[in-house]
Amino acid sequence: MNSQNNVFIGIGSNLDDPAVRVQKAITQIQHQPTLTLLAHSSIYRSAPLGGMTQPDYYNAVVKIETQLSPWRLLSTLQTLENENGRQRGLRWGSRTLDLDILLFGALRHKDPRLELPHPGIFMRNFVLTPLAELEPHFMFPDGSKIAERMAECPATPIEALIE
Ligand code: A4P
Ligand code: MG
Repeated sequence: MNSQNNVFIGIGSNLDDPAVRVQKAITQIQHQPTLTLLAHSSIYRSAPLGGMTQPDYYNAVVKIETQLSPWRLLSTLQTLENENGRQRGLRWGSRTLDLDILLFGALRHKDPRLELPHPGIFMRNFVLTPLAELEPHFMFPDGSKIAERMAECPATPIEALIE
């Protein structure tokens, strides 16, 4: 398979020192032999989406290059989640580490295991804001521009952490 270099991963955590976990996840992705880290956003803090009472989330987006298929990439990311003590419980509930494939090049796909682009992207400014930091003129596989998508996204408060 040819190398795909427009792959974006969303990182999220709201448990057990989450800002450090997000930073560590970026380093772990960087050290995966099958992945090449091309860029990473700042870390952002925001209130939990989904209405449940739980701690604030810390999120970031990374851009990688890989020769893995999207399904093998998902398995690699799930192994990293498990190594970070991820307990799969309540959907939308607190988690030590959530790694979502946001985009895999221009691929549009849906099966029971994997949907691309990730279906939550356009409603989540904790995804769009770090993605726009990395790619201010980004165009999605459907041809829409990131600035247009941000204008339509609910403007829930989000704060960039200054390191
Ligand atoms: N799956 C399908 N498509 C994908 C994809 N593109 N990338 C499947 C990754 N996984 C994908 O995910 C459930 C299943 O989705 C996987 O088995 C995979 O086959 P999961 O990570 O096990 O479960 P989850 O985390 O509960 O679901 P999901 O959809 O990742 O949760 P969300 O929707 O991401 O919600 N608020 C703030 N501020 N920041 C956050 O990061 N995150 C959530 C989690 C809620 N509220 C939040 C945040
Ligand atoms: Mg997930």
